Amino acid sequence: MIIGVVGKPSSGKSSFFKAATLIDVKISPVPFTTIKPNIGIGFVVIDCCESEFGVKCNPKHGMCKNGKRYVPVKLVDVAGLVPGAHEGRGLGNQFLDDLRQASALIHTVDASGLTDEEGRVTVGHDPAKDIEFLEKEIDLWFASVIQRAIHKIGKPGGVSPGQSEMIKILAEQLSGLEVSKKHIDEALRTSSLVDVEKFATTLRKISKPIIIAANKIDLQEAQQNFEKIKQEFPGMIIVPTSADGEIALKKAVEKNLLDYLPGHDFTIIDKTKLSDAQIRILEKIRQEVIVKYGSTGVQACLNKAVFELLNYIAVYPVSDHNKLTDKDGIVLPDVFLVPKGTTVKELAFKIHTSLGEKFIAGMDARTKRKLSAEYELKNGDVVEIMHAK
Ligand SMILES: Nc1nc2c(ncn2[C@@H]2O[C@H](COP(=O)(O)OP(=O)(O)OP(=O)(O)O)[C@@H](O)[C@H]2O)c(=O)[nH]1
Ligand SMILES: [Mg+2]
Repeated sequence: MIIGVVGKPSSGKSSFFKAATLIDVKISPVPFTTIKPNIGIGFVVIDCCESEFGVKCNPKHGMCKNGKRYVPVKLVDVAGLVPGAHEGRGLGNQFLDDLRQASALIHTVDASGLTDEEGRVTVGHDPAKDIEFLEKEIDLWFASVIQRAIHKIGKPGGVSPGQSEMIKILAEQLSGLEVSKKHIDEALRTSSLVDVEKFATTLRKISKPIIIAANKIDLQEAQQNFEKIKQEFPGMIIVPTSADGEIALKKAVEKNLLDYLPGHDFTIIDKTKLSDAQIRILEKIRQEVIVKYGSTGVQACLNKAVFELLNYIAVYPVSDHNKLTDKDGIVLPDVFLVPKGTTVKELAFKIHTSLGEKFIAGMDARTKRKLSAEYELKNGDVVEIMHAK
């Protein structure tokens, strides 16, 4: 699972990335600070099923702390995008290729309006404009890739293929964009290939949906704009975030100054180890962000991207449904994030092609019931995949 972090220069993409991955990337108020993409691992957080089963899990990837399981997702932080990027403005749209593999995009918006559409310092910029232009640029990029694919399909021999052949070839051409045949089928239900731009928009919404991080929410100006953009974009998921605040809290945790779990409030461990200025900064994050919005929003945004925007569920595959272990005896080693509607046989294929091919049935660790190949997995399912030798 890859999630792209996009937005205009200086909106806080790298700050969000650093807050989520703890990788020390370059952050500055100068536009186009990031040129080459930053790639790292962040986490979505779920309630671990270990206590329900009375076991202690041992994650192969990610971790489990206080009953919360941290499931890895790959994040890509790219260069800033400006209006006209599809025509080569700013750094152009070369780096959009860095987003090809992304299943979803987090759009960090500078909700404060204190930077203009190119990331330069200003006052009173309307963040709604950024939401609109960014979506447009991404859609035009999608349209250009689709246009190229259609050209390739149309040409040799001059005979155009029938609709179903067309979809098949188009899916092959677009597979590098994480677009599946299912996505194309769905897009064709509401728009046709005759209008490529409209089709591209529909397909992009299905295959690379966008969630908004209304960033810099620690600033007064952002808090006012947040209410406004929520009303203007009722169909979008908009999460207030303070990437900067989250970095400050996680840094303090590294130095053993705070007790803090992402997504919650914090407590200062020992006030005497902090300067007055440091305490003021932390208390400001508490008052302006956590008290008003519940959290810094970074964790919430990642979770919502995966579980609400993409509508994924988390499942635990095991080799032994009684012991909940893999073949090496490791308890609840893996969590897989899969689209809602995934069947147990499809899960087997996701784990390994050979496991899918040898699939016999699933076994539910809770109910101890056999699951047929077509059983649709539910969030939190713990399943053994029974297979031929
Ligand atoms: N107040 C406040 N400032 C923030 C927040 N997030 C980022 N910033 C500041 O915004 C500026 C730009 O942050 P970056 O993370 O470098 O932005 P970017 O989108 O990666 O910028 P480019 O790489 O140039 O496209 C820096 O000065 C950050 O400290 C936030 O939540 N609150
Ligand atoms: Mg950056």
